[in-house]
This record gives sequence, C-alpha cells and structure tokens, in this order.
Amino acid sequence: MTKPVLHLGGAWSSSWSIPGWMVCELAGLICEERVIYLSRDDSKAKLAALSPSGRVPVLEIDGLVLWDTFAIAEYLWERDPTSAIWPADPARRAFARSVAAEVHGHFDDLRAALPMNLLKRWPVRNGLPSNVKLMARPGAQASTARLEAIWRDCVGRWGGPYVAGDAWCFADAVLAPMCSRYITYGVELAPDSVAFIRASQDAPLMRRWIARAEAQAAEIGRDICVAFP
Ligand SMILES: N[C@@H](CCC(=O)N[C@@H](CS)C(=O)NCC(=O)O)C(=O)O
Repeated sequence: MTKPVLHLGGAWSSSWSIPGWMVCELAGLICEERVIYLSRDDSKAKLAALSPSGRVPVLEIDGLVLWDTFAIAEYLWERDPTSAIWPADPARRAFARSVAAEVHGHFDDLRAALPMNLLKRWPVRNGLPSNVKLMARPGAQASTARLEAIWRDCVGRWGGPYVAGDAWCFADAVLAPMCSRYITYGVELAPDSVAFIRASQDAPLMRRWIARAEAQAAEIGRDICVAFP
C-alpha cells in the first residue's frame, strides 16, 4: 500500500498545518511529511499543483486528496473511530466537535489581526504597532471575548485542562494556534484564559510542533521566520 503523504506549511506560521499534523498523530497515522514554505516565489505554483484550494494541509491517502483539516480529521476518524481524534464519550465528542467547528469556521478577523507566528515575541523591534493597536483591529476584541467564553465553558463542563477534559483531541489542535497568538503578542487575558492557553502550549503534541518550528528557524534563519508573517 502507498504510504500517505502529508503536505504542510512552515511550522512557525502555518496555523492550519498544526491541526493537520496533530490529527495524523492522534490517528497514529504513519505518513511521509513534505513542507512547502508559503512565502517563496514558487509557493503558489507548488500549492496549486497539489491542493484544489491552493492551501495546506493536504493529505494524500488511499488514492484520495484531502485538502481541509476538518475533512482530514473526519476521514481518519471514520477509518478508526477508536482513535484519540475525538473523545470516546458521545457528549464530550459532540461538545468537542462544536468547538472545533466554530473555531474552524469563524475567527477570520482574529487570524488577520494577530497573524500566527510561534517564534515571534512582542515587542520584536521598534516601529511595529503595539498589541493595543492590533487588538483594536476589526473584530479582535469580540473574537477574543468569544474564545475566552469557549475556554471557560470547556473547563467548567469537563474539568480541563483541555477542551473535553484531560485528553487532547482534534478540537484542542484547532484551538492551539489561536492560543499561541496571545503569547506571541503578549495580550493580557483573564487568569483562567491564561491557564488554558498555558496548558494548550505545554501539551506534548504542541511542544513537538514548536520544536519543529525552532528547527526550521535554525535551518532557514530566525530573522526570516520572525519577519513572516
Ligand atoms: N480551511 C482550511 C484552511 C487552510 C489554510 O488557510 N491554509 C493556509 C496556511 S495556514 C494556506 O495554505 N495558505 C496559502 C498561502 O498562504 O498561500 C483548512 O482547514 O485546512
């Protein structure tokens, strides 16, 4: 059987590559990983050649091309419904799916206001706008308030530290890049939000992903990584 191929962007800035990679890990899928750095002259052509949407992550598996993180998650879950992608308990699973679907389908304003960069720390250098200005961008405050309500609901219902209790699932993988933004830009949040974010960024899969970003920075140059996006 042909080995599945997972196409990813640069680890420090490709936010959707995080759940794309993590869901393969949660499924225990052994696959070949290929990285396309998204800011290069030939990036668009490379993406167009492999992805119908021109975006990553993309998983080639069983003769199929899957080009969206949610589609990848559900396909791998159907292959093995005992995997850790979703909680085993139906109520937790329904809740986790609701969180993942909301975060997957919305929050474009926040993604634009606070671009993900796992290696950058605010302030990086003089001349960049302050995080106060970033948080004044359209929708940033309202989206942050909604995320804080989601995190509070997760911990209130299931006891934390993750979305549906103490087992990391796909919903945590979808939230992880959102959580990282508040660390990157040093945005002050309520103590319970800080605790949720800290648990998310300290989770074993996230630590492995951040280590990958560090390794890419060592190879490409940290200055280049913190300058993009
Ligand atoms: N809804 C898609 C979003 C994928 C997406 O937007 N990927 C970004 C990278 S994080 C991308 O490939 N952008 C193309 C580019 O920057 O040229 C998913 O869930 O996979």
